[in-house]
Amino acid sequence: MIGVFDSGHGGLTVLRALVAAAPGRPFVYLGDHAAAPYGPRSEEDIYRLTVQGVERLFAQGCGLVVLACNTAAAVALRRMQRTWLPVAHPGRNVLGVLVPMVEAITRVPWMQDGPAADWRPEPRTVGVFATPATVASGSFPREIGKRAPDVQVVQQACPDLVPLIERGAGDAELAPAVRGYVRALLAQLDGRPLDAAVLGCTHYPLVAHLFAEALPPGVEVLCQPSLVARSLDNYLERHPEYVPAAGEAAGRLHFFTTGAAEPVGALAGRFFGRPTPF
Ligand code: DGN
Repeated sequence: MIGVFDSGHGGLTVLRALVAAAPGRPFVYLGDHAAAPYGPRSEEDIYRLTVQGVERLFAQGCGLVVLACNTAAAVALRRMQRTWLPVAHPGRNVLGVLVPMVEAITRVPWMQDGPAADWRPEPRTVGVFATPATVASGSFPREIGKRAPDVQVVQQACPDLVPLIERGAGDAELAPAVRGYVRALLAQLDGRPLDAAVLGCTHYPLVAHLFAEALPPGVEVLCQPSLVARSLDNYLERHPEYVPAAGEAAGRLHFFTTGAAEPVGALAGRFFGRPTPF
């Protein structure tokens, strides 16, 4: 089985795309709703909680876990891969959601449709919208800079968006907040055009249309769920040892939360696209 971990509901937007891309693949989802949101927490706290969550998924029999939370991935993933995994769980692995975004920005072949001649050129200037903890970690500029040093990255923390989305706020309430953030980011650019907007929080796919409306025409809006699905497929091709065995309850999805099942389940359907039993 493949584990999917998030601080709360956001990772369900990613799981939804993973299931759509490979309907027969078994997944276990764990949301740390009791400790959510991670966005305003300290680095040490986020690291400790993420390790705890991944431990639980490994204990359920997952050999591979996707951190479907930018905050957890940005703050904890590299440290886990360097210091904790090789010692505590050699032979298992944890992937994040930032690298798939970098793969999309750098136009790797498995992120593209159609012939190479039709691929969009690599963006020159990218705006990253994310939680305060993700922005403070500097992980997006760092990861993009490693593979695409010429791409200019500007970041905008959006502290209000996760609570607004979770409150179930509709477009009428969300649109001014989204527009305000987008304008603030554009203002930092002193008139230079933004080529792409990275939605660097797994909650934001629910408001991707508002970002698209608020941005000037032609700006590419990069949303993680489908990118993570493509990147995972590519990873599994290169690492068949993590492909779930045929006998492993094909198509089965399990949902767990560290919080109270009833309220979590009630909100989960908005993120997963259909009723979700926690
Ligand atoms: N969905 C989480 C992310 O991608 O960063 C943010 C939710 C939160 O814990 N604030």
